[in-house]
Amino acid sequence: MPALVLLGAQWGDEGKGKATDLLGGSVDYVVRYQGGNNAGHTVVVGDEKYALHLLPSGILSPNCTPVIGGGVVVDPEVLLTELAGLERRGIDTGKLLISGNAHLITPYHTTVDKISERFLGKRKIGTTGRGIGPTYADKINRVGIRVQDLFDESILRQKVEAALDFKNQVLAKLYNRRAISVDAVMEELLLHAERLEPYVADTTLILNRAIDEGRVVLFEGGQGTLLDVDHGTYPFVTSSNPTAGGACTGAGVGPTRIDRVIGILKAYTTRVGAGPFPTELLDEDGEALRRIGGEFGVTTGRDRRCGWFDAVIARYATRVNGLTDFFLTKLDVLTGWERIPVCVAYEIDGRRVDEMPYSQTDFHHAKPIYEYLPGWSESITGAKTLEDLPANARAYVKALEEMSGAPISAIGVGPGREETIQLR
Ligand code: 2SA
Ligand code: GDP
Ligand code: MG
Repeated sequence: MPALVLLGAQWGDEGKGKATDLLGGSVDYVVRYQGGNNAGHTVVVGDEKYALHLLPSGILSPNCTPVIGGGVVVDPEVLLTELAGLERRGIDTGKLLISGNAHLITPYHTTVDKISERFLGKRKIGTTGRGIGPTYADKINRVGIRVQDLFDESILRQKVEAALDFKNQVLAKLYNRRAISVDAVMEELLLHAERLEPYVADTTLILNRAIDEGRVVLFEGGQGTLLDVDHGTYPFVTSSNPTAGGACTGAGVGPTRIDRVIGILKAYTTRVGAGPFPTELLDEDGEALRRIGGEFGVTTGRDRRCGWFDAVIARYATRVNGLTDFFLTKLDVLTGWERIPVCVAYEIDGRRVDEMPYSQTDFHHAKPIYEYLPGWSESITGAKTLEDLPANARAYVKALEEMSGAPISAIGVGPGREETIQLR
């Protein structure tokens, strides 16, 4: 299984960090291909808990080379702080590779992110405020600054000038803000250049050669399918492609090289930030899921919105990602409910709709049609095999598998590395 993608099948926070870490021992490279430090991937190893934002979760596995691909946006300050934090905890970070094509998040991107959210008012996206959208906007507008630019001071100055020229006019005229100084941005970027240089490499060459040699390469998505800028609930999305195709563009490998695409699927649903969410619970069940599941943003600390499992979304994720299988996570969180509602289809303006509606207006009007599955009360955290699960929990897994359109190959029954039932 030389090349596999592991991605979020819902709105993120499905437990990708744990899943990546779980596979880390048998993987040679773990590659982030999109997003930036908006991500929050939690890995629990024994008594130690790690929250990774920009670094691939594979950094915790000693034999694995972590890679930041060209599709990622990198805040150098955050990266260096995250590296230093891991080194203080005894993690060897020396093998990290960063693509020279990755774009840099600078303080002005973060400022623009926060200001534009403020101006959007009640229409805001609920971004993480980490400068992600403005950095990708500059990339697409061809006024971005890339990691490789750090190593040529005269080129860097030209790029910073080009990036700031228009922004400073907008900031002054529309927002009545002071212009951002080219010299200050240059100074800040050059400060990081020397420390980043040892990590920078031609990552597409390295990864393609690794696949040629039969090494195992895991592409780790940030966020999730429904937050994809093309396939998600636009405009309430992030500004990159967490879906499987993003692994190809963001890491520089062709689709023919990918052998397996794993969707990480929570046994219920959560979402952070604004936007439609048909199965959202605004009652005590939602509160209970948040409390028992610990559903708080790993990056911003925000409360996550919680709701029941939505099979329409899972089927959509199977379709747009070409999923080969799912890892079902957080099944343990559902212990204790007498019956568990599962959304099997939507009612939209009086009609039953079984597939994700392509019209956003329809999706905003979608009301869940629920089937009720019997719950279980026994703790399942210690379960090691399918047979260790209560019959109703097994039936819940089976029903989700049938509705979602791809086999479930692992089940999470707790946050720890070992708290997983492997089915294949
Ligand atoms: P942005 O900052 O431009 O990417 O925000 C756009 C939308 O994408 C959502 N988004 C996320 N959703 C879930 N988890 C994310 N990572 C953190 C976590 C979130 C946190 O692991 O908990 O700490 O708040 C993540 N990153 C971006 C975001 O909420 C917007 O809806
Ligand atoms: P990611 O962004 O997809 O990596 O997910 P997050 O780390 O943001 O959120 C997932 C949370 O669920 C983390 O706190 C994980 O430690 C935790 N987690 C992952 N898998 C399981 C599981 O099977 N059961 C429980 N109870 N927690 C889990
Ligand atoms: Mg997360």
